[in-house]
Amino acid sequence: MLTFPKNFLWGAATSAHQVEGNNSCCDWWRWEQCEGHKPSGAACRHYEFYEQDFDLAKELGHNAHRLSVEWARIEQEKGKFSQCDLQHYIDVVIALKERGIEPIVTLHHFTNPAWLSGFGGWANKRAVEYFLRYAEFVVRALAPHVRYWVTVNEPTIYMSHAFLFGVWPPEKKSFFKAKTVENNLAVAHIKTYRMIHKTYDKMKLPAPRVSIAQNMMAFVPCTSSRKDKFAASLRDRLYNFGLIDKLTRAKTLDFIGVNYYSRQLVHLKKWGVGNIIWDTCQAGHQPLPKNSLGWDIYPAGLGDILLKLKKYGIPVMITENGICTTEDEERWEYISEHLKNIHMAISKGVPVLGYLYWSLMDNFEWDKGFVPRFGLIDVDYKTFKRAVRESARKFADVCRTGILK
Ligand code: GCO
Repeated sequence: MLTFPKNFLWGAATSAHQVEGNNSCCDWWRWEQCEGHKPSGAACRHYEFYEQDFDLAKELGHNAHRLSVEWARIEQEKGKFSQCDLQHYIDVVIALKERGIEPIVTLHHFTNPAWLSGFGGWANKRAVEYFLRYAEFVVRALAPHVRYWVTVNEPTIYMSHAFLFGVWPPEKKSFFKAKTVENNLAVAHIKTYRMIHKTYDKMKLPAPRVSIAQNMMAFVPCTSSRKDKFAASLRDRLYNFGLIDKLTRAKTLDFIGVNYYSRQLVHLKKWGVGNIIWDTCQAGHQPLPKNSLGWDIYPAGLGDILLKLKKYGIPVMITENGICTTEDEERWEYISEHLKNIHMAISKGVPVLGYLYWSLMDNFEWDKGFVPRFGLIDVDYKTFKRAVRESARKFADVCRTGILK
């Protein structure tokens, strides 16, 4: 039996574009209409059904919920800010508070207003100022109800998929552009962090806690060869900790948001720059169970990452951790094994604030569409009926008691 800290945050995470529906003014929506791309359409119609969804979260013992505000709704046209759409998000965070659920609000979760792409999007440094202007409009309105902010979700994933691999909009494949985007997102976080604290200070509100949500992966060398061990260590340092180091040096992380899912088994075919960055074991060595997207399930990797984060001396929040599977028993196994590793890290002095499962409900998994099902709650995409899964009920026992049996 494992007991978690008293005020531990327990809940789930979502993002606007993946659950709300009809987010038609954003870059993803335009991209989705192109041949061969999967449309998000009505998604889960969470924009209308958020109160019922939060009733379910409350029933499931959640005391925290992570959501994102959709920039493309707030600023459909450049410089025109919608008070009506802002009011929707005020209503959303109030609905959470009324149910005793702490909102954790993300300001950027992969999507952008369509007009932003018009001048190169995040590859243009003007995106930073436009983002800051949008963020301030939102933060001022939500500040009285929100204590936790995530400025940017997975900056590294966004810049790599959208500007390096070219598999997400705007489908650029440029190392230079990707590095520019990475830097612009880091500057956007730093400026937004400072704006948020200044806003709360001016409004005489208790200081908020602000972070990013950093995707972190366990990089495991496939063999004990020098090249595998070197490449795994380099990727760990650059991919997992590079941005964390930069933002902690800038003193702009009140906690570290960690999105953890999986392991990468590192095996170099040969010494080479591309090999060091990309090569993974293709021979099926050290096989592990996988999720329905083929990602290795490796709970120990989360424990290892949490222990490495201890040196920063700031709290950590698991802002995403989840499994897409058609077997709900696997979902509970995944959750409980990762919770055991989190508890191990806590027992070794890592200050973990909370755990947010990805995701509250099945939703739009970006370029993979609606096939991968991550939800604690099943969604029927024809009737939009919700059905609570058994894993959600088992997780609810932990949320209510703080004890993992
Ligand atoms: C991410 C995003 C989520 C994904 C989830 C499953 O981390 O990529 O935050 O939007 O849906 O991680 O891939």
